[in-house]
Amino acid sequence: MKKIRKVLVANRGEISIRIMRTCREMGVKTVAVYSEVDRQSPHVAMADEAYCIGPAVAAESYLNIPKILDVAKRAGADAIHPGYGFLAENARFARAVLDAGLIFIGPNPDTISLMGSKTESRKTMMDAGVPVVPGARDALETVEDARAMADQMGGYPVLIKAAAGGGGKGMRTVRRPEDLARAFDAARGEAQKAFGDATVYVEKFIEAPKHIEIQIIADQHDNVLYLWERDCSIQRRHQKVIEECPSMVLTPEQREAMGAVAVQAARACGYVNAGTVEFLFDSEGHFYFLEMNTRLQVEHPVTEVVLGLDLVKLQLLAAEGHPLPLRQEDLSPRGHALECRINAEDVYNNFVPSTGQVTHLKHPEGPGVRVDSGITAFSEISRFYDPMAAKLITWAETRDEAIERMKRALLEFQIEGIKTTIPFCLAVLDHPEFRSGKFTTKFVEQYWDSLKAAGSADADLLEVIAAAVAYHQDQAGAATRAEVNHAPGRAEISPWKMRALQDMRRSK
Ligand code: MV4
Repeated sequence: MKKIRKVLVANRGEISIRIMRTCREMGVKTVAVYSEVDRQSPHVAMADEAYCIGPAVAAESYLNIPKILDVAKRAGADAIHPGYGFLAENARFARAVLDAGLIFIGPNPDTISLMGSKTESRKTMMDAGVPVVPGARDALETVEDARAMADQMGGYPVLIKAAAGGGGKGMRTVRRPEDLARAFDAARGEAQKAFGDATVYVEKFIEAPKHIEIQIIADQHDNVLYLWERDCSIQRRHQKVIEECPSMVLTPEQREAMGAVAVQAARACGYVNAGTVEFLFDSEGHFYFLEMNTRLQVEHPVTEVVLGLDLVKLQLLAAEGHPLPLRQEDLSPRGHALECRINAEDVYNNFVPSTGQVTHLKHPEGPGVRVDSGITAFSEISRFYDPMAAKLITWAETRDEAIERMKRALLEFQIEGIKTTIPFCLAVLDHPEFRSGKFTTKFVEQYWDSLKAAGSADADLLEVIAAAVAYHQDQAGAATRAEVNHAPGRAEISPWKMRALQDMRRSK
């Protein structure tokens, strides 16, 4: 057992701050690293010490392994937390951290490497009796192999996937045998370009699945727990936007079955620390292993809130070699949690990144609200990094209350100078299919165009009402202004009217 006294957080933004918060509570010192454009960033101010590791471009700073290890040595850190993204799932990095005599707060390098290959992880899971999507065990060399495999699987539709895959790149749906050859070539080409590896394999295509993932935590003493599920089906182009715990569609029996399979999957790859097992969940309630994420995930807070746990604390304890301080039967989930990702994106302009300076910022507060933010007033949102500025998490006893609380908190969120995904989230939260809980990964594709149009019409009406309210200095002015501020279609509101509404609020 080796006590961790000082952690270097090899990341930036909200996750870096999230990790340092727990370190401080545990009496562990923190070291931040930052790029030249992040000198003023809040994660730097949060740390006990901070070191510049290079230029803005991530390849030369947040992905610079020798530089990060050099800082760890200079600062006397005894452990490194990689957060998510950047080096979090880089097996060479994890190996280099161990070789430098430091603790890597995550699974071992062999596990990271194994789960990084979709074909290798599939094989491991098949051998362990974990249900995977029906399909090939091995990579396919030729289109004839692919055709034989598709026939053997009982026909079309099938999906060709990149072995090195992830993020939906190098994926091609094939609905008719005559389209196979073209799709096979296209998938290989895209996989080569994206991953430098053209290897592909084939699976049965699951129509309109849900994306349900199970959080697991494992210590170094063979204890593995499943920490319930997250429903992450609300995604746009493979980027999650709203996540929740628990999922509306799982029966207690299904949850237990998926949890047991997730534990089985973790054991099959010698897992230690926090991880996530992703499943496709079909319309008949069958679930299939998709991949395992060997990191702490963006959406981990919904699990923390419902289970009353601190996952970063559990990660540190496990990394120190402690047995997990709880058993499966000790878990006491309560209520419902939602997370909305507040991205600096223009949802009315195809979600293009909205860069620039934040000119006004006030986070929502109050009962059942948690904000994990990586920005402050006057932060510069740069084009160099992920557009996620903050995460808004709400909790309540029931899902409906958690949704109403989320709407309240989104309207309370004051952020000016950049455009955000707040209007998008508000529109989704009121959609009947979202309310039903039965939405699938097709949701955004299916409904966003109509939501967007309806939102714009609402915003026109709100604008007229708000202007009238402002004119009469009505008590309701501030609240109406908040609605206008984030109404789907906010982009249509003229700046001078926004200004008038703001002035009105401030003069009260
Ligand atoms: C699938 C699938 C349907 N059938 N595999 C997308 C990202 C990659 N990691 C796996 N993905 C999918 N694999 C089979 N056999 C549908 C998807 C998929 C998806 C999965 C999870 C969340 C969102 C998604 C959106 C589109 C497609």
